[in-house]
Amino acid sequence: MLVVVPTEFKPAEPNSKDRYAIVVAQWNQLVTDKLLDGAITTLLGAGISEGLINVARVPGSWELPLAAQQLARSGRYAAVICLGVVIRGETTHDEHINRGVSLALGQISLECELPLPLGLLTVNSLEQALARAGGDVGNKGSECAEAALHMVGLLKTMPEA
Ligand code: RBF
Repeated sequence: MLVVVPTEFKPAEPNSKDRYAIVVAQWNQLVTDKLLDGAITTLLGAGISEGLINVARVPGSWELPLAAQQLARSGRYAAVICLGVVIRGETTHDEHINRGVSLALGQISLECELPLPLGLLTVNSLEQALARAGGDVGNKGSECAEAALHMVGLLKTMPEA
């Protein structure tokens, strides 16, 4: 049994005035639309009003970081949720896109001190992607929105630099 109870930072409740941005890739739109739907539904369910959610569509996942960076730097958003689906093909393009995009988004998140939940599905098939976009394996867009809400609330309760 613990003798000393440590202080735990508990995420603050979502502030209904915070704005959220979602950047979504149009490649594999059949799937990314479902991720987008999951993310929006979760934000609305947490009390974030429609007018405070902005969506930017980019051509493919490779374009996610640039759009996310501009939105993050604007200072208008509590979090920028990034959604894309990269399906493995016959070449190694998927590895380049996945690595480049995930590293860049991580960098932007730290530089801008903003949560940028990574909703990049890196899958072997359309079937695997659909399973993660409202199918058997949940909806990763919705999970990203939950991560955004959690991190925004948590950062508010922790000391700043
Ligand atoms: N974008 C995606 O979001 N998902 C993909 O699976 C995907 N596959 C691509 C495969 C190849 C060979 C190329 C050249 C691009 C692919 N893209 C994909 C598009 C990429 O993210 C970007 O939009 C384009 O390369 C234009 O910069």
